[in-house]
Amino acid sequence: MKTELISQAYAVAKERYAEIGIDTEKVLTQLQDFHLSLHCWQADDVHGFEVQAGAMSGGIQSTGDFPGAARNIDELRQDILEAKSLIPGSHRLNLHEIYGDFKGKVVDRDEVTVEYFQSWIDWAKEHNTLLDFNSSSFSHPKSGSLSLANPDKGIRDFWIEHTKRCRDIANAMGEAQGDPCIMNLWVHDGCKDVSVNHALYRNTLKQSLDEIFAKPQPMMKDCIEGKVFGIGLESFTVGSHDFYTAYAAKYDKILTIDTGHYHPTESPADKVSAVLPFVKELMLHVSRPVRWDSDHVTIMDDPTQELFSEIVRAGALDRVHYGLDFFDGSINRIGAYVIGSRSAQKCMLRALLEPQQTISQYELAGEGYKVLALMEEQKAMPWQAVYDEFCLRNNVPVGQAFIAEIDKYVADVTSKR
Ligand code: RNT
Ligand code: ZN
Repeated sequence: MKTELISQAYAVAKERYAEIGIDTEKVLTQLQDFHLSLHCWQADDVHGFEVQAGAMSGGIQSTGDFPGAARNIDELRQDILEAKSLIPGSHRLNLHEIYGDFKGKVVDRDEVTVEYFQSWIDWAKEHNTLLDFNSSSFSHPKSGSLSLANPDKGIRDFWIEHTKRCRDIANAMGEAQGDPCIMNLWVHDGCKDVSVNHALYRNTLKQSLDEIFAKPQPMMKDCIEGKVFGIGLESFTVGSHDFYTAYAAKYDKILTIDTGHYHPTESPADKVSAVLPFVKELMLHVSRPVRWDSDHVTIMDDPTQELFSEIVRAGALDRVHYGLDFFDGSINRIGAYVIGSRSAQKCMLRALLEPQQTISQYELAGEGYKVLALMEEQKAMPWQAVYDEFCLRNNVPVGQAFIAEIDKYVADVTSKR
């Protein structure tokens, strides 16, 4: 599309929004300050670089076998840079422990050190990217159905050691980048069938967490993520939402809200105002569940829009970290990154463009139909012109023009893998 047309459309949008009291220039600045944490695991279907890597386990699954997945650290880095070049703004990179630079060495999870992430730290610095981190309890011979909640001390200690080491690594990343590294802790622990030891498992998980979090780590932040159930662990989840919400509130941890981790009619957006009075910060894992925690690519669906709108309405922009967590192996993976990231940004943009004050005043005055009317009007306001302008100012393709760029990347790079 012609630059001129985009600018003209933006000028009209700017006027339209000014009429309802929204300053689009201010919103563009806010959007520039909205940083996603790009999850490295969309590039290779959560495989990672362990020399000894086995099959995927831990209740999660990536389906599809689209050609061109990153096979090693260089390819993954190249793919991330390609994706970033098509997403406006500056974004963080979220690494899992299994993505270390192991250089052909078998490094077990309880042996990992920052040495295996030094090249990531250097790479991130070179590319002006801040890093986040995750411990990895899945896809390992000792994963089983219980890791940190395992009554077997040997296995439990193995995962405690792993997670402690991950916190050391995250802290070192935070120090190196001069900005706290956010480390997410999710373990799949649960039961496939009926069990009578729920209290034992939960008390064990609590003790393991206490031990893991005992060491002060000033340059990293801990977040903890619950879920409803994992595949093969349908009957009971040790780290349920109640468990982690209570833990985060009591011990001042960041709570992770993964949008795929709730019952299908439960609203992740509704958690925001419910937990923010009790926890300082939230981490998001923005994803898209289709019938289950299927981790489809994020789109501008109602649950995602509502989630971002609730954050803005709660005045909590600076209390939320915005991680992505989808992994679809059935489509072009760079395309997945770009669509998911841009859709998350568009939802945030629409949230920022909402004339919240006016709507709130109508609501408080009991003018119900005006609330509904304004909410409906927002859906057709020219927010797309504002997003196009954002892309233009950030020097990335506007609208569907990114498709041609990805086609080119496929021809030049991924089709040769
Ligand atoms: C699993 C959790 C977890 C993982 C990643 C790979 O259900 O959502 O966050 O998806 O850590
Ligand atoms: Zn998640």
